[in-house]
Amino acid sequence: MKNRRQFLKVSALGSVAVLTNTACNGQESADNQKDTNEIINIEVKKPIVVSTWNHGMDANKAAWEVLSNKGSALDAVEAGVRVTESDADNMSVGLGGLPDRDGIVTLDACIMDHKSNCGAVAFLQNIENPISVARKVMEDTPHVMLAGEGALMFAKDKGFKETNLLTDNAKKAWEEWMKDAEYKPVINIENHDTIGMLALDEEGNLSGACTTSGLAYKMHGRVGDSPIIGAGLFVDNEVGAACATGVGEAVIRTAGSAMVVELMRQGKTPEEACKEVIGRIISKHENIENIQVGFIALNKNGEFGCYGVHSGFNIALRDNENEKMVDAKFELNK
Ligand code: SD4
Repeated sequence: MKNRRQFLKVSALGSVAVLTNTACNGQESADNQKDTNEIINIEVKKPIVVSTWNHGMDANKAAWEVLSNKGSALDAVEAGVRVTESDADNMSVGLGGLPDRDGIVTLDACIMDHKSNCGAVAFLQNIENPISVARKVMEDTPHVMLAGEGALMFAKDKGFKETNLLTDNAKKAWEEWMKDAEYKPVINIENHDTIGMLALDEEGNLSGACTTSGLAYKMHGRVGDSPIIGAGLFVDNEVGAACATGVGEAVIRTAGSAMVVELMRQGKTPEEACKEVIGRIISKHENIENIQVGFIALNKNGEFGCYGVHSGFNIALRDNENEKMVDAKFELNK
């Protein structure tokens, strides 16, 4: 349904903060209480899906299939990022991903729903769709994250088949890299990296997914931000959702995605929230010229925003009116 006008009961967090500050003043408290419960007319744009980089266009198509048939945001994000994971031509996610410096493809992924359920796998090998294993961790175990051999054993137990993820192209690229074996993670050059996806469904629920083969030629055993709830992805159904792409270490250091959601809770727009955390990343890294990070945020009203450290980050958008790429604003022009 197009742009339905919704009457939302908004517990605007700005008002809540004022309420707290003035709790000792009875009259002001009562006034603010009234504000907090005010019914306001907000146009909610749903369903909507946003995802990182150009590969997000194809991934969004699969997600839109689910969303436009009134499916859940959770099913949509899983279906969406599976497309990228299974694309052998994409050298940064799932099958065909560039290996670590020992020539081994290791995958990280996580998923989170509107009830704050979440699941993740890290350092997983030989499984084409880690996002679906992450969902199984969420749904079939009391845990949030499984890693390495244990994650693989769990996946096989759940019926996932082992596959050789190192394609000829990725192997060739690795062999080329091995000639100098210079450890210099490359981000943002070829404009296709981790896929992070956020969706708001017809019911008004948010979910997100994030999946990657991580930094090319990373140290064996290295895990980035992408499978870490709060870093590569965070969803709070009361407020919004955020996901990250880029140098995972910088995202983990700043609790990136959780921070973006918290800033939206405090009243920032999705773009303002992303921009603020990008600013923190810049101020905390002396070698920022070598670090690209991009965030996407989506709030409960279906408003989205994105921001990058450097130019070049873009996101794919699909809603009832649009199917397009959007260039993110950025702080530093490389
Ligand atoms: C990582 N954040 O493993 C991932 C890599 C990435 O865009 O997103 N590249 O650090």
